[in-house]
Amino acid sequence: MTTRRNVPGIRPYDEPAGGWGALKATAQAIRRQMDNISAPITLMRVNQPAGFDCPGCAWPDKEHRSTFQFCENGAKAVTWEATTRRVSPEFFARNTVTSLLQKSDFELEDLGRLTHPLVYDRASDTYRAVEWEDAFARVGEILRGLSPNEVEFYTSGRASNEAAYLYQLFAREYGSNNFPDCSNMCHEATSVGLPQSIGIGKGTVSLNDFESTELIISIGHNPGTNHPRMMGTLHEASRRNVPIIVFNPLRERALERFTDPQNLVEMATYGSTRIASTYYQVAAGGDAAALKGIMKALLTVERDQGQILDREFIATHTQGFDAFAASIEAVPWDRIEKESGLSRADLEAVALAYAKSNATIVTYGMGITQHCNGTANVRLIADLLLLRGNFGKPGAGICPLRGHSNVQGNRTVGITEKPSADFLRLIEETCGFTPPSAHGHDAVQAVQAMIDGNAKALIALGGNFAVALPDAQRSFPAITGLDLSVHIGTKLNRTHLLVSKEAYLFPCLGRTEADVQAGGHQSITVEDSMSMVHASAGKLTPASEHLRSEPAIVAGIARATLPDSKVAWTELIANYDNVRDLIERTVPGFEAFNERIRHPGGFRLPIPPTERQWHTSSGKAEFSVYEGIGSGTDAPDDIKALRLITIRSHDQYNTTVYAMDDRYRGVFGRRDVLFMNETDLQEHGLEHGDLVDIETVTSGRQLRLKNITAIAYAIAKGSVAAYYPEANVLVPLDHLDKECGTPAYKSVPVRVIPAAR
Ligand SMILES: Nc1nc2c(c(=O)[nH]1)N[C@H]1C(S)=C(S)[C@@H](COP(=O)(O)OP(=O)(O)OC[C@H]3O[C@@H](n4cnc5c(=O)[nH]c(N)nc54)[C@H](O)[C@@H]3O)O[C@H]1N2
Ligand SMILES: Nc1nc2c(c(=O)[nH]1)N[C@H]1C(S)=C(S)[C@@H](COP(=O)(O)OP(=O)(O)OC[C@H]3O[C@@H](n4cnc5c(=O)[nH]c(N)nc54)[C@H](O)[C@@H]3O)O[C@H]1N2
Ligand SMILES: [Mo]
Repeated sequence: MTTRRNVPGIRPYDEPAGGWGALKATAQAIRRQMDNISAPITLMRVNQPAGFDCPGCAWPDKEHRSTFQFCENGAKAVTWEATTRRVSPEFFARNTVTSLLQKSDFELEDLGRLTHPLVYDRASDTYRAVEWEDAFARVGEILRGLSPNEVEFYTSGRASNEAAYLYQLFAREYGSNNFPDCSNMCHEATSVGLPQSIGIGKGTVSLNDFESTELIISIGHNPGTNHPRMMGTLHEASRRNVPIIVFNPLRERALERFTDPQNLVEMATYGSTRIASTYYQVAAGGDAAALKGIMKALLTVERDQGQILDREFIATHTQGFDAFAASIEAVPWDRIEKESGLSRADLEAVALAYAKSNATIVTYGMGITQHCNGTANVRLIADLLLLRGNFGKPGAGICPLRGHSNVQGNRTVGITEKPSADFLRLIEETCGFTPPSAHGHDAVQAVQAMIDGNAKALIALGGNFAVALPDAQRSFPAITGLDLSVHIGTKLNRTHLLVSKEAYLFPCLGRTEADVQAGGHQSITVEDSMSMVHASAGKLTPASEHLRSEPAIVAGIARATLPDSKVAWTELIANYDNVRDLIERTVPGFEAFNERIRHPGGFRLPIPPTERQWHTSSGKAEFSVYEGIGSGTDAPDDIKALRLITIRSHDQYNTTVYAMDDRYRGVFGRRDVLFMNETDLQEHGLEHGDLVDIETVTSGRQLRLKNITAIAYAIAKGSVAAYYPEANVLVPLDHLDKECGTPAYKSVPVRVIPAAR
């Protein structure tokens, strides 16, 4: 490699992931947000039987009763919420909303926890404190004046089952199925694709399966940062010599080498364990081609030698094999190589490893779902597993890595714009009102409705709606044009500052905090990535005496909006057992809900494919036929376009930026960088450290991100990467997977040009 010029804040990080570096980073995160006395006590209560569920990620815990599991990013999530900083009404009186909107989400959230319910005062352009009941009354009055279809009810996946259930109950009694949620930007491809393939939109593996698996194929996820507790599982598998084959355009340190901070010997000897046995730097959006290549190779060996496919499983349990096989065989190898950026020999080697394994798990994340063909990608993964009967046997299955800690639970309890007829019937029978049956809006459709003037209000149960979505150029003005916005949140963010004609900010309890209602101390429940439902009870004294719980805020809005409501809001809020009883009566799988969550570890919701039962229309698992191969996002030939991936740094939780480092990728104190392949830099006449502008290749509008520093990185040629949410301005609102509506955040055709200044 040529000697590179020095670029401020860019230096290679040679350590393994985890290890001492992670311990040091944890100590720093704690020092920034908390004092040294309360922090350890708080952290000890994470994921304990009588403690609270870690808001960091949705990876399960062994029986949820392990001794304190070290996790750097879990500690960041907890201390970020349990911070001692506060943002008070006095602060808001001194700072106009317009001035605050100049700040980044990092600076805004860093101000600390919200303490009082707030209303926007247009005359002074400030938020000021308001009484809860006055605020509810006004919100109710405005909502009563709107048609239900003009209101968008957003949910971010942090909300508990109880809060989310009450929220959908309120919105449905009010008359709307408009439930845009973070899942629409995340694992919607899983929710739409997997039911077609295996009859349920969830993963099929449990933690135990990782103990007996013979092969793990990891595609498009970055567990060292986003699912840190999964590193313990991968570490164990690697030490059992289980091959771990990784497909990722970027070299991610935690997928290469990891030191388990729980492992005393490894820590003491500065040792580490390899994670990936083979690392394939697939091109962004090249997974469909890679998967087709692997399956084409398998079909070829099967034809020549036989005994590769699980013929009995295919005959008994599946449908559509012949059409599927024909569609795979029809793709020529040169197209597979071109689109995937990988060689035929590499893909054949993966096929052989797969053919040798008697139990395979495929894990995947946003690198698979956030593409124009995300749903097709998910189905191709299911196809691969079906070929060798990798469902319903120990050590095998599909493992989507969910996002927010309760995003899966939110969907289970009814946060969906397309509710099933069965669910609506049960709600009607149990609750005594008729919920609407017409489908509502998903996240992108909600913004589109705002742009078109068809939506007049946004209610948000958590999240940072406008910043998480694509295309600020179009979404920001659409939100300020609404009649009403109501945000239930813990910390200030930019969406809160996009004030509509009237705007309210309702501060809520976080998961770490004690929730005391008329019936005493309450616990809530969440569902993890492996469909385990368990209880979580906060213990800390709330950040302010004026905070209310999410269920109580939802009930407050509901009572004020629907004076004749059929729902016993006061009773439900007094004791969340009552909410759980209602969930039990309206959502299948929650029999004896209250009893079963009192057992440490909770219980698992039914996953029919684990019993080889397929709730598809044919009653069998279905192979897919996907004609495409590329990511469907190619720019016209005359433009030297690259594919832009938008990614999370190590110091961030979605739009929440904890600090400015991305240690494992060697970026310190800054986020204004573009990761580029060395050859791409050269071909663009650029050098490591040059300032560039990134411009989306779209017809019509100009979407540009200016003055970004291009840096050389081990990333697949033709793919470039920049940080989310800064790069969201480059994603056009209609650049999405038409099957599931998820924005293609991981392959935006862009051109990179020297900065105009
Ligand atoms: N600390 C922390 N934890 C989190 C989050 C967080 O922001 N911070 N977010 C939570 C949420 S909501 C979610 S959804 C998950 C997200 O967890 P992940 O799914 O890990 O999400 P990302 O970091 O967006 O990207 C994943 C990886 O996909 C790779 N990739 C990009 N494009 C492609 C592609 O075309 N093909 C392949 N094979 N790989 C590709 C990227 O290089 C990156 O390593 O994590 C959850 N947990
Ligand atoms: N370019 C690009 N865009 C993306 C992605 C990407 O990879 N690339 N990923 C997408 C994905 S996977 C997701 S899930 C979305 C995330 O989208 P969101 O879920 O909308 O975003 P978050 O950043 O998680 O929301 C942060 C806010 O949540 C609030 N909050 C935190 N804790 C709580 C709580 O306990 N209760 C309540 N009520 N509020 C709380 C705080 O006010 C905080 O400011 O972004 C999507 N956007
Ligand atoms: Mo997500």
